[in-house]
Amino acid sequence: MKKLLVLAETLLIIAGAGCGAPETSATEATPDTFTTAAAGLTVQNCTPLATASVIASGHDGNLPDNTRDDLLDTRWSNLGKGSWIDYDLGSDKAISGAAIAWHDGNVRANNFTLMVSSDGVNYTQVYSGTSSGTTEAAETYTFASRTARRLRIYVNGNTLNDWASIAEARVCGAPAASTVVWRGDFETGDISQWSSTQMVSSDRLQVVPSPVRQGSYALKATVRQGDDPINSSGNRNELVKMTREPVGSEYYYRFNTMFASDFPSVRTWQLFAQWHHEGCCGSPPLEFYVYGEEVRLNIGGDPGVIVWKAPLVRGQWQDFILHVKWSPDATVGFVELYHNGQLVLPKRNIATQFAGMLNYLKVGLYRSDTVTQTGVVYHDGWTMGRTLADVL
Ligand SMILES: [Ca+2]
Ligand SMILES: [Ca+2]
Repeated sequence: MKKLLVLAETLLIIAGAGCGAPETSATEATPDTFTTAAAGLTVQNCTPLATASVIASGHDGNLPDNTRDDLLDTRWSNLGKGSWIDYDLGSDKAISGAAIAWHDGNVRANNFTLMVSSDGVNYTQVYSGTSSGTTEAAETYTFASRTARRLRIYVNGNTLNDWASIAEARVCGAPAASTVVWRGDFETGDISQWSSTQMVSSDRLQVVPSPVRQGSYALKATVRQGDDPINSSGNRNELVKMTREPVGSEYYYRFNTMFASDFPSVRTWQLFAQWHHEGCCGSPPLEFYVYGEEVRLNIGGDPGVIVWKAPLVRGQWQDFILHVKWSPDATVGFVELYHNGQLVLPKRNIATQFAGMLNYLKVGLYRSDTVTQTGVVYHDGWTMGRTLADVL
């Protein structure tokens, strides 16, 4: 969460002679202009970390703590190139930047470096630059993520004088690395997120702007009796994603499915998502399908085990989060399923791969060739990640 630097609605910077003149007194002078600052200044591109304490090389009565009071009209100031201010996070943290609101930052550009340290003795320079000189708002300066307890801002004067003056400063935490592995959410407006297709014609797997569950596009999959693009059993039109999850890997998959209001009610199999084994034949190790008026998750091929089932609902998006550890060993592999926000299948150990074969994902509609009625199912939001947070 971004932290706001709270501002007075109108910030009055009060008189002092010689705006821009060299400041030679023991206390830094302030400009003789009235400045109106923007209200509700936001620290951009920075996740501020709490600081335990702050010290500085010196001050003129404007104390270091003034840089963390959320007020832009209070500041730390010290005269002299090489002045520094040093923030202690209390313990090592992953940090990747600093946000600094420079006093008089709109009239002078500050030369500075950023240094980090874990022990307060040995410092490593991680940034060297100059502030824009165009704003009193906080500017964020970023660097490659480092683990450190302290961040020091070392100021080498500014374009008008040798004062170091900072109104507010924050140490920015490194953003958590996203571990989203793949998205198949159709937000490209096409099916390019997927590896390949098995379809008789492009009208059978259409990216559509409505209905959607997520973003601006979803997939409309249609199967008519006789659709057999790969000269195999059953009728199908499916997208393929070569996920090929390694043995022992663990992933979360989020996806949304909606069965059309006239989706066929037949007492035979109609698959809408499956992880197929690399081998040619037989039922896949993990399959979601409709049978009659039920939606089911079957694991282990034929016959396998129906580990979850629920009444078929048409015309409403169904939200799924599947958590899988992929393994041919039933004591190692597991599945866990959330349906419409509820945990409906607590973690259950089961073999999720066939020995010696990896799986790949197929999404669309694949059904018995005995079904005569046209079937339509919508898919959206496919996301594959390493944590539940990734796919939420
Ligand atoms: Ca302040
Ligand atoms: Ca979408």
